[in-house]
Amino acid sequence: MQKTVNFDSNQLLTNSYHCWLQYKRIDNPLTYSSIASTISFTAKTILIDSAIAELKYALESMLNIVPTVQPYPTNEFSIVLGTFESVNLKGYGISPELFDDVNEEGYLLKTTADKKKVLLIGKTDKGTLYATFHFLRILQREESIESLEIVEGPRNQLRMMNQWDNMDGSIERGYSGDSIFFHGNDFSEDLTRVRDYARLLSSVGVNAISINNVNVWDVETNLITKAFLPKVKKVADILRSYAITTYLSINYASPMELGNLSTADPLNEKVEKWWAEKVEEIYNYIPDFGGFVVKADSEGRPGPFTYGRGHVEGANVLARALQPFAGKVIWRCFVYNCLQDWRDRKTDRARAAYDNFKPLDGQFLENVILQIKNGPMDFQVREPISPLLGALKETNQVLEFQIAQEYTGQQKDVCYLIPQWKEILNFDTHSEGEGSTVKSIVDGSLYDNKYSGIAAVSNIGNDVNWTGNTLAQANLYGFGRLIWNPELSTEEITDEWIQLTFGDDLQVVEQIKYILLHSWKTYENYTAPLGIGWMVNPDHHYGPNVDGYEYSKWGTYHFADRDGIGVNRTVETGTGYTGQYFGPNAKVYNSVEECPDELLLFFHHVPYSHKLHSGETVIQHIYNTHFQGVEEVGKFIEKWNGLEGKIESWIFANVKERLRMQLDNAMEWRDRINTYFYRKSGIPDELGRTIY
Ligand code: GCV
Repeated sequence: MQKTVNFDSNQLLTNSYHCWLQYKRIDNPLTYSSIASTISFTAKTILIDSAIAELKYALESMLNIVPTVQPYPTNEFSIVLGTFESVNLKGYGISPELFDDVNEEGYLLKTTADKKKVLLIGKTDKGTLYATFHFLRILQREESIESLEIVEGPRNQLRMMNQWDNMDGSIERGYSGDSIFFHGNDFSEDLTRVRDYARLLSSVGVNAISINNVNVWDVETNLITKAFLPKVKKVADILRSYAITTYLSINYASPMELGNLSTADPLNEKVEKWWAEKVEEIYNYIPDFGGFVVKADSEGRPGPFTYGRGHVEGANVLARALQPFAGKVIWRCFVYNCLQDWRDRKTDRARAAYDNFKPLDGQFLENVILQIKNGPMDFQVREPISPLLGALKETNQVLEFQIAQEYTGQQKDVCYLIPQWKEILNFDTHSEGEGSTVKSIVDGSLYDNKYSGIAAVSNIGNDVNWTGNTLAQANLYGFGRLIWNPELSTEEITDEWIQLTFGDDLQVVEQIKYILLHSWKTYENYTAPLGIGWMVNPDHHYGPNVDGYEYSKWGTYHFADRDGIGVNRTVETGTGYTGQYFGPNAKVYNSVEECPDELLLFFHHVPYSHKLHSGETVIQHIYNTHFQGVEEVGKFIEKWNGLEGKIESWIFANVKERLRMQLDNAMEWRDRINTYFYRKSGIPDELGRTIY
């Protein structure tokens, strides 16, 4: 088991606690020192207070300057913080129209003509805070501030973090220590880390968070009672000061468990009344409470099915209760039969989200948002895009990613997920013809949804560096930056993160970039091949176990026998899943000739001798990629070791140790997979390498 680093004893040993907000001393502080000598503000709000505090702290740390803070801009040099309403735009020669295309979270970051001021003007104070973090990125990367004129706003409306934290302090699928929110079936007494987490999230634009696990157990059911609401309020107050709205995951059976009702039937009047009163009580504590995240009728959690009702009735009763307060119901679509009979070849878990929710399109109330995992299965290293994305045309929806690396190396192995997420966001669903990309669906523009956005399962815990492997911080940073602006390239995001975290030494930047940019493919190479997924140890999901989920009730199979491998999901002879996609995608996936190599075994059962587009046979591809994956990890180790002395020693040792574990894991995968398929198929490796 990985040893958890204790925060208290190690915080002084490493900068990795501060992630990308280290505010390292910069080489040429003089370039910025006049402007940074004064901070003036034209409006005073909680968010602007946070922005000022961040600026002061950062300027002192980067420039060794303690700026004067004053409530009005003078003619002198200064950084001016304000809002569209409060800044004298005309006085600075700024056309108000510049703000036309950004929403309330957008901003203008501008150097004045006389070069004496940098203006950080938010459309509202949320924008001012985001502009401040943007400005600090510019300073930390030592870019010119001579003639800034940047107008920006987030492309996605809801940018949300889902904590899977339990109140006993454990985190479901957590790989970096315990919860920063909870401890011993209560809230943590010291909420310093919650504030620092809020700063990290806000600095990359995250604006909402659900603080407890979607699996809501006994103690957590009580989060919406007076036993805990005062403490939820305390946390919400902290998060609010960084423009982050608090949500809670709820137990669908709450009316019975908390209200002593005999049912939680959503159409029962008493249940309706109970939820209405409960919601009112919550808003008495937290007037801007976001709403509920709900995992219902999924993996054994209660839901409306027990009462013969469906998702629409189930979600709408909550929506009616939340509606007077502008609260939202985020209803997860991760609903499938986890008690399937493995002998039944027709039931296909991949079909489940679409089969459950597509028929309900248009029936949810306006404040219900469906949350859809990026793939039809469960955050595998490679799966196709969920066909539900594009199929729902009259329903608010958010996409769900998993930053926590449940199936991608659990923050021992490095697996940088930005390239995967970019591929998903750029995927063309063809739901309205060519150009119906996932990003245009989840940003609400394609179907003109009232609410939309992207959520992700968080990867942080109370390890000193938050994420176990320090390189996993890049996934948290990248998630925020990418969903703020899905047009940012992977390279841009990666450069930013590396420079903010490690500085701009060319060798450091290049080597770390190499590791990050190759890591997803490498992880895919040494684990489950060609889109098949799931060859992991059941339950904890780390390490290889080819038949771990074969012949099981969870419904995820590879069907490997002596002749071939893969799941036939075609319309004609398989489960029919390919038919859930739109025109060109349905055709390509349904055709064994056209299906892209990387997903071939997700959609088709083929002989080991089947030739891929790459020219390799399936079996040779399996051997080659598994040998290659291990070699790549070897290269990562070389590259990392080359940075010794250039990286803070704690971080150097942390990543070095993780890479060692990754190499062990990769070798285990290589040998198990190659041996399994060699023994099944009897086909030797063309290159005669060692297979056991
Ligand atoms: C929170 C997968 C994970 C579960 C998780 C579930 C979900 O099945 O293994 O730990 O539960 O997804 O997303 O609800």
